[in-house]
Amino acid sequence: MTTAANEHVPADAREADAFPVRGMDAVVFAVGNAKQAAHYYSTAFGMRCVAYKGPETGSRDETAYVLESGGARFVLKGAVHAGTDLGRHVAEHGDGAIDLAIEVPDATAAYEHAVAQGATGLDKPHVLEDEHGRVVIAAIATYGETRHSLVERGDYSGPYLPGYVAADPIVAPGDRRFFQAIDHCVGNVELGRMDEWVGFYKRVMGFTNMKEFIGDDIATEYSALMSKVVADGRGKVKFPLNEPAIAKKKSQIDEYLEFYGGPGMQHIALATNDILYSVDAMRAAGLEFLATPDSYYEDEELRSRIGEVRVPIEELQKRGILVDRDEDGYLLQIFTKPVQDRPTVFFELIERHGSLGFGKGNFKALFEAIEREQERRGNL
Ligand code: TYF
Ligand code: FE
Repeated sequence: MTTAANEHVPADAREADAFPVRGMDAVVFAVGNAKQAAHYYSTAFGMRCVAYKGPETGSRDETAYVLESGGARFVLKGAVHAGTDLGRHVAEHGDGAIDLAIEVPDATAAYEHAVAQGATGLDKPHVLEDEHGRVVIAAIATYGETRHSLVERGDYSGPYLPGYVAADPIVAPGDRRFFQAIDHCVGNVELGRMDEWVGFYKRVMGFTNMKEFIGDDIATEYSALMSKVVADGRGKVKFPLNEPAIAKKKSQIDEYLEFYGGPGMQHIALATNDILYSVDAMRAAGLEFLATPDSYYEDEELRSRIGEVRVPIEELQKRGILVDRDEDGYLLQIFTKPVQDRPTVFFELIERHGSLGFGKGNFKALFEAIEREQERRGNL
């Protein structure tokens, strides 16, 4: 377990944790049309299709496209015929994440620890095998209908998992990635249940609270949500958790819960080392980002708070990129509008320079921007 005492132990020694994790394995989405979604993530997110399964490969019920960008992997699943649980999920929730899969060194030990700590087991550890080797996989339930698959890859060398075949890129790959990795995945849970889920990740996975949070003081003033962040001991997997707050305005979290039909994954932050390039490339491909008013950049308080950053503020302003600084460094971030018909899942781009935070100093400007969109949708 990651305890206070553990903070004095070198990171490598923490493999002795009860629930060691290697990092995010994949985010798996259930979508209405995986073939078209794979095209969208290839063009608008610059991702590369590397694997596939479908009726041609023996998967009679669903197709799945595996896309990668650096260390980030998305799996897009669609139903091939009526009457599947995948199809029901899409009908109920719209496109959304069904699995935040975590790579672990030992899936059996992880599963057994999780279940002993009260997690709901969804799939007992089982072996998947093909000519590329062997993977052990298990799954536990988290908020809503979301799961965490626990994936033990060992030295498996296939393009994704047994059952998948290597696939060609859908569009000619560009010469530069738009992003390199998954930074964090955020969950929205029901009113009053955030602390339960924080407790779940602490108990079941040995995660600890990161210092950044949105408490009820900030919530009632302008955010209409409360938020806490849990992470594994090495900060490879970071899961902020939001719940709605009763505030002056209808919470963006309530809007999500209403349209998603319950708790679920709200946003994925994608780590980039050149956010100007990422935003330009994604915007050129048709992605829509939240606007930031000029007043944000003209604020003297902001300019003195953030100090020197890698790029001129004017370049950030042109694109609506937000900036925040804390004692460890600074970060640049920007948020997309929702990426499907429902006002549910969206993405964040984040470029970190030392800061381990989530943009606390931007919460006011960000939540005002989200509320402007909520208002345009008639949901405020
Ligand atoms: O992940 C975070 O905490 C930041 C800020 O509904 C944030 O990206 C928090 C809640 C939210 C949208 C963004
Ligand atoms: Fe975020």
